[in-house]
Amino acid sequence: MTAIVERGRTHRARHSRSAQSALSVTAGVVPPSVVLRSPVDLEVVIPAYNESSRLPATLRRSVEFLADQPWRTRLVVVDNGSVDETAAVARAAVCSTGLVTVTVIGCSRAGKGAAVHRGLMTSTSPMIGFFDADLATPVETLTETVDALRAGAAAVIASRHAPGARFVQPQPFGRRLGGAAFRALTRPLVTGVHDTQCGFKFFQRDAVQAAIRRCRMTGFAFDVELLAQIQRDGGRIVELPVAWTDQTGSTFHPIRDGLTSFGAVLSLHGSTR
Ligand SMILES: Nc1nc2c(ncn2[C@@H]2O[C@H](COP(=O)(O)OP(=O)(O)OP(=O)(O)O)[C@@H](O)[C@H]2O)c(=O)[nH]1
Ligand SMILES: [Mg+2]
Repeated sequence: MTAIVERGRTHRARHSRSAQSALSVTAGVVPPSVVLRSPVDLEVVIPAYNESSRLPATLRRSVEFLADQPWRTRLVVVDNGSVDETAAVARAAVCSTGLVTVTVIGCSRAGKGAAVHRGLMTSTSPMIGFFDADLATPVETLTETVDALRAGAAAVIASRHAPGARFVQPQPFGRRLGGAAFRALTRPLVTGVHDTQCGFKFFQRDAVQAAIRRCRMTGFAFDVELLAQIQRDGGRIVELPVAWTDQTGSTFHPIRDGLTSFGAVLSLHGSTR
């Protein structure tokens, strides 16, 4: 019985991800009916797809860290298309204690890019951004991030390839190879940035909301389009070298998501400037 249920889950997950692939290059904008959240100092979107295992520890650790910071923060889990207990574990973590709030929203379109897009467009906070549910980038990176945003950067992004970065636990060989090819392909699109794909990026709200309105990608490659649009508006991107730890349980499928991401970035060449 369990096996049948599990197979059913896997099947639905695959179905949902192929829908995501089909949508990855053509997204609409956030519908006008969305509910905007009240402002805090910093809003952190956490895109979550089948993250029932990794999300609880990430939320616990994040709340613990943020409770000691001088800023008011809201963590916004965006769950779209999960077929596991992500929604339930996220709802169980919903809280509002002192300086930290945790909330959960949905998103009608599939894909990580779509989830982040929705989270960013429904924010009214001055500093907004996202990090991945696996917490591969240490949450402590937020301290330097907030300093750099307050010093005027339009975007502050964690980097595994800027000078000074290191891998505590590297990705598997195939992912490293694919990543190197992807970086070569994205270099002409985002000037001076060593790593467009690290799942930790924060922005001035005005800069990112202006840029993301012009973005159409809903899949894993949305970061490239977003950073290119920020640069197009003259925004300064600061890269923070980080100690990055590969985590088990990746939702990224190297062939399916890899090919879709390459295709998406190829479509950007010549279209963003
Ligand atoms: N809401 C939402 N989140 C997604 C979707 N696909 C991936 N994510 C989230 O995006 C984040 C990054 O996914 P990971 O599985 O860590 O993949 P990755 O960081 O690109 O690759 P790794 O280097 O293998 O970790 C995680 O928080 C995922 O849950 C999606 O379709 N919807
Ligand atoms: Mg990850």
